[in-house]
Amino acid sequence: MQLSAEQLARYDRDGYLLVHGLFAPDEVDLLRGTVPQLMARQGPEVLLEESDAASVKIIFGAHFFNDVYRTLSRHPRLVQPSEQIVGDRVHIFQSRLNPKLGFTGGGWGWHQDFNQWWRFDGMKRPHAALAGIFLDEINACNGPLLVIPGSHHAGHLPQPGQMELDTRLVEQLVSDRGIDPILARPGAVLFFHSLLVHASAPNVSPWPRRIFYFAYNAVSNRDIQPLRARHHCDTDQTPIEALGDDCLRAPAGTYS
Ligand SMILES: O=C(O)CCC(=O)C(=O)O
Repeated sequence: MQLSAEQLARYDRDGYLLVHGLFAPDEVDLLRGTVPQLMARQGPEVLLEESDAASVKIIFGAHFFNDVYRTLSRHPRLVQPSEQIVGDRVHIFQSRLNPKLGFTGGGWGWHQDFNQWWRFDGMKRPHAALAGIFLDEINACNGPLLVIPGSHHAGHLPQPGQMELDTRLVEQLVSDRGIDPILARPGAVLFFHSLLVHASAPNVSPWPRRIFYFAYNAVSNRDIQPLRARHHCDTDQTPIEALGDDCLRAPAGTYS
């Protein structure tokens, strides 16, 4: 699937592009039906909520240990737009499920994803695009992603000692550019720049707000020091070969 010139221009202007209905209801059912297997994972890939050690905050690297999410990682509707966005072939630098469960899902302070990769992984250039696949309806009540449109134009705002940006900086960015809440139905995909400033509030509703993220890095963006485990920072920069458009629906074994 190719993004149009108009979609690419909007991405360049805003630092994000929301594509509604990129995955059909039956494909979303498959992805949602597999979430319990991911949630049952135990090990270093799983981080728990600070306020509730019984709730999962994030699960890294499902494409390494789950067949459905491995297939999703190579889906042409994700890989081809990401290649267009970064202007290169891509590899998966990181994947993560943020389940943000009802009542217990915690918030995220304002940050740029690239800052974490710069701090921990020595990534020098923000030549990666993120794709967030919405598994649930995301509304005003269940802690939607909040983004500052166009904030990627501010460049990297280095925070060497922490993830979150200084609130005075956020205030300035918001007074210039505002805040967009990203609301959509299941099956939508949010493509966004690794310098886009974003955050989200805790989920105080009963409804889960599950988003699965892939970070697709340009294969030419090689200047990375793999200090963290592979599920945080994968330096295998073999370009992804996209599968067929029917890959999620195809019988097991159709694609290797
Ligand atoms: O899913 C969210 O609400 C924000 C997640 C986020 O910013 C992150 O995982 O870096």
